[in-house]
Amino acid sequence: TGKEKWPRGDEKVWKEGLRGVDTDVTSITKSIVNHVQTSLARQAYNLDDLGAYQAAALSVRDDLIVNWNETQLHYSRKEPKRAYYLSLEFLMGRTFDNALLNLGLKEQYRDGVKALGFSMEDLLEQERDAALGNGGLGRLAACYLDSSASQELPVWGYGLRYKYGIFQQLISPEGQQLEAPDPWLDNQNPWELPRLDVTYDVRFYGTAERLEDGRASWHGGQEVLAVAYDVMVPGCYTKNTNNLRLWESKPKRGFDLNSFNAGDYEHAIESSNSAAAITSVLYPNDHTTCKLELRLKQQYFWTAASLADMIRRFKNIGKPISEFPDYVAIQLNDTHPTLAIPELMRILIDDEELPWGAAWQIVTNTIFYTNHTVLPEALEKWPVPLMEHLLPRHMQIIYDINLYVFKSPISFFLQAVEKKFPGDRDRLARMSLIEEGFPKQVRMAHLACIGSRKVNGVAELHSELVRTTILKDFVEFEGLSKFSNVTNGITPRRWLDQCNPELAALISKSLKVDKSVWLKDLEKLKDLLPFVEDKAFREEWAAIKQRNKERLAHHVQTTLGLTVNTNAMFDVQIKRLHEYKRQTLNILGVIHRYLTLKAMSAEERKKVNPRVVFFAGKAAPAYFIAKLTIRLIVNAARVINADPDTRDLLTVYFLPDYSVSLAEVLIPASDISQHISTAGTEASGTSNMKFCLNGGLLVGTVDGANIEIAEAVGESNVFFFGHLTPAVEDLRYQHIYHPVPVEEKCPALAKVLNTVSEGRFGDGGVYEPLLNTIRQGDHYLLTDDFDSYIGALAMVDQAYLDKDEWVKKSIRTTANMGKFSSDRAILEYAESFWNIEPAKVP
Ligand code: GL9
Repeated sequence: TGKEKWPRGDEKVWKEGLRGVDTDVTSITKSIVNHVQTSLARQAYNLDDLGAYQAAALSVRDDLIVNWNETQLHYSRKEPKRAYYLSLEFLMGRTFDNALLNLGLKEQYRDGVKALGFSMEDLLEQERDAALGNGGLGRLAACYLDSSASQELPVWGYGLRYKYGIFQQLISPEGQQLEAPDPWLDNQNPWELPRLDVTYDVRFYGTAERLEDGRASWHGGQEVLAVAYDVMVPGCYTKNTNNLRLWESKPKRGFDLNSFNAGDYEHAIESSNSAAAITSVLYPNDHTTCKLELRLKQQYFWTAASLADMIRRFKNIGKPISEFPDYVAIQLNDTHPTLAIPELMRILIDDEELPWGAAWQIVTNTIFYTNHTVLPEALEKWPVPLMEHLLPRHMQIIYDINLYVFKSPISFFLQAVEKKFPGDRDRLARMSLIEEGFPKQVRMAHLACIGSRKVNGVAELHSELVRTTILKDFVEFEGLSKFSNVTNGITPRRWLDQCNPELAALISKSLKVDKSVWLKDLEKLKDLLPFVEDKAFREEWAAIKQRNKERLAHHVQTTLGLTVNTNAMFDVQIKRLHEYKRQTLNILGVIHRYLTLKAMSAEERKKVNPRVVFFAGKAAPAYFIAKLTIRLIVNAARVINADPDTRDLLTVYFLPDYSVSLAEVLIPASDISQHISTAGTEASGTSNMKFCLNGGLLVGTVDGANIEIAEAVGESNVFFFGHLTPAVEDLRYQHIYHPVPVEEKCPALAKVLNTVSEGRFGDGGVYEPLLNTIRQGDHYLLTDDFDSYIGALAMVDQAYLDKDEWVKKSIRTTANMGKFSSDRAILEYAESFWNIEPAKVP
């Protein structure tokens, strides 16, 4: 402003000392060599790839820090309204390549590294994934951070700094999944800034005593320290570099000195161990709630530290607390951070001394909730006794919300429900925040719903299911306008430019626009449509797909020692192992194909299209049926791949230890990918978008975002099959009350099941529990969808025969994927929910 006085010393000297972002190759090599010598204390003669990666990463980190500092300073000066994305998972993957591309420095670094005697490809492989998430929900959070920074929005993420990310998956010789820890921080992490001075105390247990005016005093119990680690999130071709703040737990006092002096070493370190345990490991569950105390501790530790940090930042701008919602929006990524609602109430009432109604007004204008699944087993519920023990004050507040207060001016939640629907006791019981039972449980989705300004699902169909099933009563009570949809998106930076550089280059060349333009305005891909009729373009398009298939084959060769037939169609299903995602349907379809091929004459086989089927994905360690599916895939693959009659036409691979980095190799190589959940079960899916953006076609059910993808790219470019959502309930009912044997309902499937039972792929008895889930109950409707699934795969074979037409479909698909950029999604959140605007760093 010119009014500010330079803090200290000579301003000129300071300014000269500032590191500019020097982007020429000489400055880059100088910086790398400097880091080798000083930061790593190593020298040229013994430097390996890991050391070279670390030095290069530290050099890039310097640039990120400069941008990050400027961004944070800019936000502090401008005081824009900010949004905070609270997510227990951020599945970031690797950072080095992404940072180089977003900074526009990839070529310079490639040259610099080469001049120092290293290859960029080798260095990129040195980085470990930051795998602080289970799957789609965590990866979505990472895409949203990338888009927020790229669209220059003042958004921070808040999460936990797990010492161990998602487990490493090993496959035993019998085909069993084994889990090993993921010590991802062992080699140091250049992408985070420890903020040892940014700390908060977080309390657990103790007692909550009610005082006058509805306030309470919460004291005693255990106090734990939250320490901030900041992860820099660079935007694409902008200085804006946002922040992801991850909390680490530490004991508040090193250890209990009294016990230590008394020689009771065990007891002395016990409390320090229990504090450190809070952020030690990511829970590997998906779609099942976990009732462990430590998980609840994680949730509270993270929401409490994050809220304290937001309040402190808000107070720095000197506005009255009533203006909090004008400066802060908080997005809850699923119900995991729902404790933010009672925690913010606690702060406003007990610390800020606001009356209840004013506090509730602030909370419900600040908080927004996204639901990510309607599967009943995934809806979080916490036992009341556990809540009372661990968070006594929050339990009081939850009871108060339930019984006394809803909306301002003060009316009463359950009383308000009673007033609107007189005498409807069932409705009260259904809607209450507390589920009766032994023990009673707190329904987190209900709390998240009534404590939020907006509630949204993640694809059109899913949002409709939220409105008509799990939150139906709330829609009837509060009105439709609070419940909306934001269809998920993916970042085209990582999921096209980074993972498929050749395709990105072809697009830029053909559209005659720099990638900095279309990567941030993905609807521009539409301009590819005229190239569908351009033969030379189609040939280039197909050649790139072929080279991506060879890159994947090379990866499989070097990591597993297996040779992949790159002349085959590549058919890919990669996602968490879960019954609802129906990997079982896929492997049974593969076995059906195998049996069909075996029954053919040599002549007939000559007409068949060769196919390579890839699977990858982790099963929750306690999910027995999902693990059996892996076992069946691995053992079926062993038999099928070894059969000389068929192995030129069909091979199957289970690639262990699925990760973001592995997805980056698999996705650009796929001809088709499978998204085959039982209709109504997959909220959105996001890998479906990644495959299509890279010109792969979909085989899928009419579910989640598949539907909107088909609308965008044209139904003729998608292979749909299976029953529709409205039929599912009836079909399930029939399986239970009017069961028909598989032999009658679907003979083709029965034959496959019997082949497995008879031991064609190793001891058949092992698979009985898996096969019985289909024979009895068949909750995921494999018997109902099998024939139409096989039919869809036959259509795929048919379509693939006409290679030229196939390439046209592929181009049309990519060209129409603009809607699925996470930039579009994050701008919808920014404009219609958060009411925040871009704040570009000059
Ligand atoms: C999920 C849904 O199942 C997906 O369909 C959806 O695309 C993502 C992101 O919105 O969220 N919900 C959920 O709990 N998971 C999802 O993937 N699970 C995991 O992340 C493991």
